[in-house]
Amino acid sequence: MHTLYNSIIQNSSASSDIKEIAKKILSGGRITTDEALVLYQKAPLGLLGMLAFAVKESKTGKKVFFNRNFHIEPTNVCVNNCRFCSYKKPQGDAQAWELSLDEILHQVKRYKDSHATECHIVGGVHPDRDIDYYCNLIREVKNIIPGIVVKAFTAVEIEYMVNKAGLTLKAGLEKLKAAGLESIPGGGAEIFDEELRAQICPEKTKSAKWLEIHRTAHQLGISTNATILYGHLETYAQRIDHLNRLRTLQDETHGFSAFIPLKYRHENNSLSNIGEVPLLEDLKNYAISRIFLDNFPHIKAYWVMSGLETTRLALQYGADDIDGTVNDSTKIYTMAGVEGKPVMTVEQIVDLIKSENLIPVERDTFYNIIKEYND
Ligand code: V47
Ligand code: SF4
Repeated sequence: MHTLYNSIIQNSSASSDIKEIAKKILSGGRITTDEALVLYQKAPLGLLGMLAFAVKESKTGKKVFFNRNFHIEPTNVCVNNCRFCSYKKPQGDAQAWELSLDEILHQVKRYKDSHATECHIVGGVHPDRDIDYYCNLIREVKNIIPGIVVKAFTAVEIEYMVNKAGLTLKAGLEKLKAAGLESIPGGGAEIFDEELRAQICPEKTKSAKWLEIHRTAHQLGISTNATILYGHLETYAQRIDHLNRLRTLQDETHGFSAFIPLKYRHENNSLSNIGEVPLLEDLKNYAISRIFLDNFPHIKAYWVMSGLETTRLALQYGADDIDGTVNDSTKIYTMAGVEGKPVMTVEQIVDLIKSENLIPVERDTFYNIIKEYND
C-alpha cells in the first residue's frame, strides 16, 4: 500500500521539504510542531488528504464509527460569557431554559426504547446547581435506561461544581464516577493559547486546569474526548500548540478516545463579524489533526456541527467517526446558525458512510463494536 503512496509523493509537485515530511508520515514517524506548520502553510490539500487517510487506514482500516445517542441540555444559563457562544442566555430571557429534574427525566423517558447506548449531558454553568444535583441526575438517567453510558459535563462544568462543593478535583470526579459517570466529552478546550483564550472566553477554565481535569479523569479510568474550536481569531501556530498540548497529555495517560475539531459558527454571537472559514480549511484541519495526533485512536467529524457534506468529505481527510443519531436533542449549533434538524437515522448514517466506500460500524462510547454493516 505504501509503495503506491510513496510513488504518488515522488511524482507530486510538492516541494522537497513537504515530500520529506510526507515520507516520514508514511513510515509511521511522528511529525514535529515545525513540520506541522509547514503542512498548514504549504502542503497541497490532495496530498494532505492522502496522508491523513493513510494514517486513518493504519489505525482503523476502512471502518467508520457511529453510535446511537441523545443529548440532554439541562440549561443554557451560564456564569461565563464566551464571545463565540450563541447558546448562553441570561436568566429570564425568552430563549433561556432551566429544566427541572422532572422535566429532564421526562425527556429521557422518550428515549427508553430507542436503543440508544449513550446519553450525552452538557449545558451552561448554572450558578445554582451543585454536584449532588448532577450526581442525582446521572443516577436517575441510569434508572430509566439501565445500561446506558452517561457521557457528561465538560471540564468547565466539572471545575465549577467541584469548587462549589469544596472538593478536590480527584474527590469530585470520584463522586461523579460513583454516581455513574463513565466518560467526559471534549468541550471547553476551545484554544489553549492563554492570550487568545483570555480574549475569546476570559472567565472560562484555564488551559492548564482543563488539561488537569482530563488527566485526573484518565487516572481514575474515566475516558474523555478533546476538542479544538477553530476558524475564529487563531493562527496556525496556535492550533498546533493546542494539538501539541493534547498529544503530550495523551502520551502520559492514553485516556483520550477521540479528538473533535469544532468549526466556529458565527451566527448570533459577539464574534459574528469575523465570518466562517471555508471548506478547504476544514479539510486541512481534519487532515493535520489526524496526522499530528498520532496517539489519538479516533478523529471525529461531528456531523451536527460540520453539516453532512463536510462530514462526508472529512472521511477522506482522516476522520473515522461521525458521532451519532443525536435524535434532535441539541441546540448548541442550531442557535449558532447551522441549518436543519440534528437528527439522523441509523440507515441515513450507514448510507452516508457507504457512499464513501467505507464500512459503517456501530460502536458504544468506548469504541466496542456493536455491529458492522459490511454487506
Ligand atoms: O466547548 C460553542 C463549542 C463545544 C460554538 O466529546 C461552538 O463527543 C462552534 O464539545 N461555533 C461543546 N462551536 C460541544 C462539544 C462536543 C460536541 C459533540 C460531541 C462531543 C464529544 C463534544 O461547542 C464548546 C465550544 O467549543 N461551541 N459555541 C460556536 N458558535
Ligand atoms: Fe457558557 Fe459554554 Fe457558552 Fe461559554 S460556551 S458561555 S461556558 S455555555
